[in-house]
Amino acid sequence: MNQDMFSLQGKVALVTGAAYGIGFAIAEAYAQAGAKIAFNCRSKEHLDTALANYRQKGIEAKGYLCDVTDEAQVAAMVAEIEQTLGTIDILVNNAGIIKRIPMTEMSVEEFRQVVDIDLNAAFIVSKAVLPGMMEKKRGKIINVCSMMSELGRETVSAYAAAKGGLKMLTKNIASEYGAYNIQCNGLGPGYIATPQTAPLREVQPDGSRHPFDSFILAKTPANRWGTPEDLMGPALFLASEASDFVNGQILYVDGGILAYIGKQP
Ligand code: NAP
Ligand code: GCO
Repeated sequence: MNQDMFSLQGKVALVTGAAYGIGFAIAEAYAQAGAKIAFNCRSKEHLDTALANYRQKGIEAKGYLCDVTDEAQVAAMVAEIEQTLGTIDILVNNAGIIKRIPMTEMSVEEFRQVVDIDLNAAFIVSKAVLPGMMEKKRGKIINVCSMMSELGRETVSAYAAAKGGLKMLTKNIASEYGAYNIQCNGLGPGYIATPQTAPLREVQPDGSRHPFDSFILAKTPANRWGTPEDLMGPALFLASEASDFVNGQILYVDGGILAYIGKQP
């Protein structure tokens, strides 16, 4: 067995939306394994804070202001990364948003915005980095899916549609480009404590847990929310040689939610 199969030494990784949250933890894991890190976000404030936070961890990340839904911005970012760091070996399509609105009250524009960022952008960024991977005959694309790639719930119609589509885009990239020694897999986090889920964990005025918080604890065998750090090992596995024969799979990191009927109230 190759002892260095989890090493990313000499690799270039682009993690989209990695200013904080899950993306930041994935980028940190990759840097610890030896990769050179590039990331992007839309907000200058988030970018500057993130660069300082990476530096505090000894990571000299390259940060870009780039909206992943904008093909021209993505093309310029990828070209700049390839000129300064080299061909992108690892792409994590992590950038994403959610809008929690009952479907009958959601506007078409709101639905389209979620699908644009959570699904269409993965197509845009993957299309931009695939040529370099094809030339090198090697590459890793990891799409950050969700419980909502498998399950629905009230108010998240756009998000579930996008994440379900992202699961199938993952399988299709795996099918179409596997012959180039490119592996495309999904990472399916469960319920993770990040700014995205903060509204679901807000302490109630009477000091009690948010009802959804209690619901998730009852649905999770581990009886806890996940943390971005819980994703570091699985994300490293999918980015490393250790997963060279894993292709088109969704690796769920959910504490067992998908396997469990839930604790009796
Ligand atoms: P988050 O804390 O809200 O962070 C989202 C990141 O994406 C931010 O850096 C944000 O920065 C960036 N972003 C959003 N839209 C963008 C765009 N159009 N272009 C470029 N960057 C953009 O989210 P998270 O909880 O870390 O989630 C990260 C990914 O994991 C998402 O795809 C999410 O759907 C997925 N996920 C999350 C959970 C969970 O429980 N937290 C579970 C399963 C899957 P700017 O706002 O500055 O652009
Ligand atoms: C929600 C949550 C979920 C998580 C995640 C679960 O409102 O249900 O935001 O969608 O973000 O995607 O895996």
